[in-house]
Amino acid sequence: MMECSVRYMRRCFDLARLGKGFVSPNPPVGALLVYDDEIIGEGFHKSWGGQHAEVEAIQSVPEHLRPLIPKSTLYVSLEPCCIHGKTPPCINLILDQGIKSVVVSAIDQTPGVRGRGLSVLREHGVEVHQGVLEAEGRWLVRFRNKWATTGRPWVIAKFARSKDGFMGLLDRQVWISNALSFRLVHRWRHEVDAIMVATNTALIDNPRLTTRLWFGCSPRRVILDRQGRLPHHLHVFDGQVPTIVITERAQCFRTLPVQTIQLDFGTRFWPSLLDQLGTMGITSLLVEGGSRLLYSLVESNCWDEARVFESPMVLGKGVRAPSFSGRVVQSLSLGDNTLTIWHNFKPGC
Ligand code: AOF
Ligand code: ZN
Repeated sequence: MMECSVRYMRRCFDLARLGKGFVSPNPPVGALLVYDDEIIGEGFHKSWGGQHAEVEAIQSVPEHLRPLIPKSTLYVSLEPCCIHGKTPPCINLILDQGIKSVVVSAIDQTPGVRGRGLSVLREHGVEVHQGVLEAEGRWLVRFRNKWATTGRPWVIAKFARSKDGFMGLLDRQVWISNALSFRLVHRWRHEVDAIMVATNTALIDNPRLTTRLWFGCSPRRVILDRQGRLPHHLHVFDGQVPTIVITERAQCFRTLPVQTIQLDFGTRFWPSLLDQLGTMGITSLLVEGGSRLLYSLVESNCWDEARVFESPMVLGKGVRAPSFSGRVVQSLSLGDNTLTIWHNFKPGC
């Protein structure tokens, strides 16, 4: 039984992942209906405001199999919701359909849910089993659960480092990672709500920060320009994507199609910034550079995850990559690059 649960939950995760990048600020969720060890329905949350995974899974059951629904087990990667948001509570549908067995991976930390979805189901006689592949299930909804509990986005520090530990040169752009890594970064751009760079990166690299090498949407751009130094012809000010400028001199950006946030650049910089971005509905932030920004992020201990590419290139000099401690979540090869994903399980802000 346990072995089957794991297999079915893995399928829920695979389904859930198909929604990444389209559902924020909701989490990606996948669901299955299983009768007598056969999947009779499956679905996932496809877009924000759209139907939840459980609804999709139940609706997908073909007409001739519908009488089996009350005798089936519902597998869901996240606790079914019990609140009226954009859609009615999923627990009502589960009870209306007469489903008597539900298997869940992670808890939904949204206020008003947080285990109540499961307890209401239990009160109505449903057999609930929670915690299957829980670490993976939690990881899948980490953006939503952090935002729901702290009001702040999940922060991902991303950088590439050379074999000898440098992340770049001081004065010009240098490509450390390879083409596969570059494409993967575009996929990540599609999956996050916002992407951030500081003044020097915007100036030296003149990036667009859009999603071009992957399908899907571009994230909001967050540009740090304390003194309003950036020239207005840069790609990041082209108005193609909603853009937020963090500055002490908002007046410098009056004529541009951007939103400004006036912020104190003192010691509380990162917590205040994350609070502000959270109130704008940003649940995840990918910090792409430059080096000073990444150093200050690591020093503040406000990062949650680090994605580090390592290349065989030897730079010999330049800006040292920051060091940090965390738990390795994943490590994989991308051609001659290695990607390591770290989780900061003791964030300090
Ligand atoms: C589920 N199944 O597939 C998803 C859930 O009404 P909304 O769309 O605004 O949803 C708000 C709540 O639903 C919130 O608790 C969120 O975490 C959860 N998302 N829940 O049962 C799903 N995507
Ligand atoms: Zn729901």
